[in-house]
Amino acid sequence: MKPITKLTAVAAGALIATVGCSSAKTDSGSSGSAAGGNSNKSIAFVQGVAGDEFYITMECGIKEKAAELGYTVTTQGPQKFDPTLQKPLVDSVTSSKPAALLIAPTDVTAMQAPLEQAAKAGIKVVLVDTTVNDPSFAVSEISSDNVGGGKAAFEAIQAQKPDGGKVLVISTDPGVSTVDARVKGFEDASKTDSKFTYLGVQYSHNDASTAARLVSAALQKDPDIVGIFATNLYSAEGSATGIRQAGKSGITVVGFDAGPNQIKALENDTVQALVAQQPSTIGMDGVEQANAALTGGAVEKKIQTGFTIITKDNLSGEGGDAAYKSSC
Ligand code: T6T
Repeated sequence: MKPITKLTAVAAGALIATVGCSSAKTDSGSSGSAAGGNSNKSIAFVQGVAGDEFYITMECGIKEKAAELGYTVTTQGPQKFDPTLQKPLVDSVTSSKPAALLIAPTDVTAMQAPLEQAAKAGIKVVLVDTTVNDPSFAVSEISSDNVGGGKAAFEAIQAQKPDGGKVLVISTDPGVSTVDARVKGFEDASKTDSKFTYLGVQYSHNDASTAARLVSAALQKDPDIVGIFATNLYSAEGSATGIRQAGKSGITVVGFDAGPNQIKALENDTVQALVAQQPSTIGMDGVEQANAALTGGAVEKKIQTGFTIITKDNLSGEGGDAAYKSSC
């Protein structure tokens, strides 16, 4: 099925149920009512990782839409972006039987069976952000145009380094659908311009200090790297630090995501462009799809959301508006 695209702005170039080590909190919808007379109005949101501004901003969207439609929301996230920590959270959600589960699965393979189990238990599963190998059990999948975002990241480097050179990608882990798609979009685009040499991808395990170490080491080996694409928030944070630690300047760094630290890095010129997603919209769409599935409404199997390229030039306008929140 062709994804429905909700691209609003693309301007390239230019937790109280605690399981394991995670936290959860419950928020009540304040008004409205879930249509269709379904008495179970609880939605569980399981983040990819706790404390990540991308998922915090998504949670804000989820809470806002849930309040409008009369649902309560329980949010939980593992302390690391790690399926061995996320699976027990999902198992516990499945036994608590919410009406719907909105989840960003941390691995395409490892989260398949636990999520199928949740769906088999009658919970409406909506995949928000990431997906799994076979998402057929899910009522809907909502994510950014990640391949397009990777391509846009390359184009941003290309615009700043028209003479070309070596480019490197810092990602999180293989098997995370979103970042894998970003890497692909970037790699494919870089190979269309023979002035650029694609040095491949290195994995930081979603840890900023590991990303910093990888970048420092890469710059020792290839001091003539002209551009780095960091595929998510922590990769971007670490890449900027790694460049600083290596005492280098003049490298174009493009990061996915737009948390407060990334915005600061843009202001300080350690990062030149950010690909900001629309996590709040993804969350709101997720609740709408869960509600449609629960009330017999029309469900969209796949929804694709857009992104905004933020640079210093648009930070005071649409760029700034696309920045993520640290709290709702
Ligand atoms: O980039 C987002 C998200 O889209 C990705 O799946 C994992 O990393 C983030 O949460 C940012 O840290």
